[in-house]
Amino acid sequence: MRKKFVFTCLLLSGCLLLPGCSRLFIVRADKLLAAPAASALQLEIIKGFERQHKQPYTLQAPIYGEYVSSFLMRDIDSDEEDEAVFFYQTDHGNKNICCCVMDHHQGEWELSADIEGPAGRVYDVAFADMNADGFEEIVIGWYFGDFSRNKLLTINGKTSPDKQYSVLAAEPFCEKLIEDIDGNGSDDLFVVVSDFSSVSSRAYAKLLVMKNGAVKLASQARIDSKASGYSRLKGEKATDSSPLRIYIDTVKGENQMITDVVYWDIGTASLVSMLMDNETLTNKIAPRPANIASFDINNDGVIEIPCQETQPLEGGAVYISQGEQAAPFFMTGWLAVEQKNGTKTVMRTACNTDEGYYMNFPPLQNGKAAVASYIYDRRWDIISTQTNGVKPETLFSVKVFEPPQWQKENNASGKYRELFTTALGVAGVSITPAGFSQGLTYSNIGAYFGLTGKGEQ
Ligand SMILES: [Ca+2]
Ligand SMILES: [Ca+2]
Ligand SMILES: [Ca+2]
Ligand SMILES: [Ca+2]
Repeated sequence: MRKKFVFTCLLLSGCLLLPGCSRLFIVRADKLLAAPAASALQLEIIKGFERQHKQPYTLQAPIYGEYVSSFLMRDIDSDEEDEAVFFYQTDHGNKNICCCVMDHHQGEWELSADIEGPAGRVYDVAFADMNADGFEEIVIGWYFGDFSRNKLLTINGKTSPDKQYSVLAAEPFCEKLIEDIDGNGSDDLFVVVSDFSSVSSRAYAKLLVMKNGAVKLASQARIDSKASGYSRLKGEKATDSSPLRIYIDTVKGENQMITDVVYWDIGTASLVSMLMDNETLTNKIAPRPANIASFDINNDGVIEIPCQETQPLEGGAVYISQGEQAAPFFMTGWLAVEQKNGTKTVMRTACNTDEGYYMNFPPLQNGKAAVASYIYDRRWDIISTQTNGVKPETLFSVKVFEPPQWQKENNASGKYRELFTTALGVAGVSITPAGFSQGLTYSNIGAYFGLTGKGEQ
């Protein structure tokens, strides 16, 4: 049995590293067989498991989240000793995947929980003490085919007098977050769920809490329903006295994104979806390109929401090929939400989603210099706006080079000075006399630039 276990582990690790890639797996199968075996600890645990479980089985592992290995060790009962948690599928019968918890007791690993899941694969696993009794509930996400859409989570806990784990609740979800949302000291489960299939699709944020041994829906709030997908949820507590706000970045259609913000209102004991327009049931803030997620752009501990400004600045343009203006250039405003459900713009940026960087507006032209983006040349020209009859002129240019091209073209006498490096190349900057006259220098200009997720990958 031990040999079979080792092979199963290796088989699994190969499958997980290369999902849907059977050809590569076959090539590597001989090497996998010869690769190092599971750890001595894992073999001890599996020995304990096989003493009580006599049927042939295959180990399974979550595909997403903090725990993606076949085995995870965690102290779920607060006795300062780790338990082992793993997933397996019996090779006959209904073949539903089970979650097994093994406890170390007097030198032996013993089965302390064996929880059968629904007929699906394991998406993720997380732990939350939802009733603050020192025993963590196990929150398991299951998927059935397309895991970018709705999945099913089960909350498994020990509440019965015999202290056996049972399924306390099952709930569809698209994204989830475990935090003490209502501020009562115990973990809660915040989920986003969307009806992708229906024409009159609806999407909700829901708060699940545990009371008297049962999991209950404490509140739900409508969020923008025209979603095609979600980014990972982000929670933020602006001050000790403010509620925890959850930011839900929602992809709409192919290439647009909006952000919903939901918080727990203590006064009404309900979730509030603060940016929903209750008449149109859509988000009040204008959408922006899909790859600009909400984040704390000015480093003050508060997440900002990007939005595309409604009016492009005069002179701002996007050129995909030489001489052909494809679109106006829109700036991005960064909105911070305020206590009274309002928002204020704390910063304006130009985002280069192709190259993975953004530019905060330098203090020139009252922050109104326009951007001409030459995508074919990987170059931005920052242009002064026309004031008092003065003709617009280029203040500075930013251009991204492949590293070898940078080496070749940009020595000490080159036009561009190095500004920053991204995964996609080296960005150089060239300041014109008009730019210098507005106070820009090669030593201060770098402070106006930052990398977005794409550049950091
Ligand atoms: Ca323990
Ligand atoms: Ca608990
Ligand atoms: Ca709570
Ligand atoms: Ca901020």
